[in-house]
Amino acid sequence: MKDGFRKDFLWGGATAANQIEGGFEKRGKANTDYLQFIPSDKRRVDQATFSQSWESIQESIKHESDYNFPKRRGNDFYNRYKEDIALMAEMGFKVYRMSIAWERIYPTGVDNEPNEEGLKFYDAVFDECLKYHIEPMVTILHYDYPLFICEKYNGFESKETIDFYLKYVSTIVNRYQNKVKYWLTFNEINMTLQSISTCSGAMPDHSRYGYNKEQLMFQCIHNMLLASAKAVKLIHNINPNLKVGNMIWKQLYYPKTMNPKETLQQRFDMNLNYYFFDIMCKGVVPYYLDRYFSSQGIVRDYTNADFKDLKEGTVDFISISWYMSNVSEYKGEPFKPTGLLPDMTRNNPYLKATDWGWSVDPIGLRISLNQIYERYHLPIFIAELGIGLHDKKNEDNSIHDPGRIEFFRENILQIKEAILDGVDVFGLAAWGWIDLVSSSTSEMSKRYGFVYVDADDEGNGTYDRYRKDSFYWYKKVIATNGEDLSNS
Ligand code: BGP
Repeated sequence: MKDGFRKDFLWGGATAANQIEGGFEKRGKANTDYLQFIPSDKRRVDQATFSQSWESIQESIKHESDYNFPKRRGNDFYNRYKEDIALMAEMGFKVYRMSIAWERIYPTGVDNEPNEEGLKFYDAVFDECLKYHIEPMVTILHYDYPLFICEKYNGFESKETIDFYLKYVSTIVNRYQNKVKYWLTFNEINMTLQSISTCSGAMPDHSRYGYNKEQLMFQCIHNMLLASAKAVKLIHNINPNLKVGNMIWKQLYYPKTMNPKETLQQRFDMNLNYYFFDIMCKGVVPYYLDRYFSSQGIVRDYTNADFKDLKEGTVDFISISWYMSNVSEYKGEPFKPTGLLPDMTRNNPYLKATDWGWSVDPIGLRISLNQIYERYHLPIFIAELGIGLHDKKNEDNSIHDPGRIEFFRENILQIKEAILDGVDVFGLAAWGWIDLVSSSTSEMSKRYGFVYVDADDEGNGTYDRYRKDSFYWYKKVIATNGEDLSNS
């Protein structure tokens, strides 16, 4: 029986290029550069504002100078990466999960030659990590697409995008294979179910083949799953020592009541989550969504060669993000997906929620880790776990964030329980280890970090970094390999 965290457990943190880098003028334009910040009094508290259409992008282009585009600024990592990596080292990080901006390597996504200046930037970042013995783990694509790929090919609606993506993969893996051992093909590949544009780069109103939302969604999903399998094969061909993982938004659904019909809906929702795991981990395309696909007129156009690629391109390890659980409510058949993000009309009375309505469910994490391990027997990396809070910096520059410490304490306890249950968890990257621009709402004020960044939603502030109380707490957790989780 395991007795706790393995000795080489990878403690660390995670970020994404489009939420931290800035350095906007040094790279190609991305879809995320056109996501406008919508102030909190102009939207519902639980409302995500990250979905785009081709029309909204055109509108943003027209208002280039009067709209507020926080993802162009990030938290200024591009200029401060040395200071930030030193802070990670001070906390004792063993791993830093980060993403590469495709448009920094290939500004339009289809250029003949990569941008050497962009390649050098990541060389410098990896060298800095390695200097402190921090293992970089790279997400190849985390929501930012070269705008040209969206404009010309409508993201992953087109098969051509698979080839452009693979060219980009080949460039970065050949370049960094001696610096980066762990690679993730797509961030939260199943987030396409929630927002097609964010995750797959396809704009619903810009479809090349006529508009059917469900068809477009699954066409993108199927092209991305295929691209991922081909990328796994490609990376292993370049260097068999490299480890490739998937990254899936792990969702756990509870039936709303004991009515068996709600359990039917819950099974459907869980299967929508497993669909991605099954294809990426086992290389088999499951049968259980076929009935849903035919009820929605969704066609899956895999050829025999594609099935072979899926079979041969399975991942070496699983990675997940964990933010919340959800509640399945029966509303008749054919079933409709419940969705991934919260809907406050379906609150779980047994759980607390954040100011943004995201339920907090550490036991749900333990259940999920067990479910995945039972099903796939692959090592698991928790690629994102975190809580958005309204933190305040005091006059003496202290930031007291007991809520974050409590959140991590409870979740790490449950990760340990899962390990004692027998699950092989080999690392944890705290999401937004430093404050960054929110993915779903483009706010700076939804803070995740152990490190505070002095910047507001409008981009005012010094962008200087300050250690929060949780910084010292996480440092202690790492130093004791998860043994000392006390609040002090
Ligand atoms: C995940 C994304 C991250 C991150 C996180 C928190 O879905 O992979 O990019 O942002 O969610 O979400 P948010 O920033 O919207 O609070």
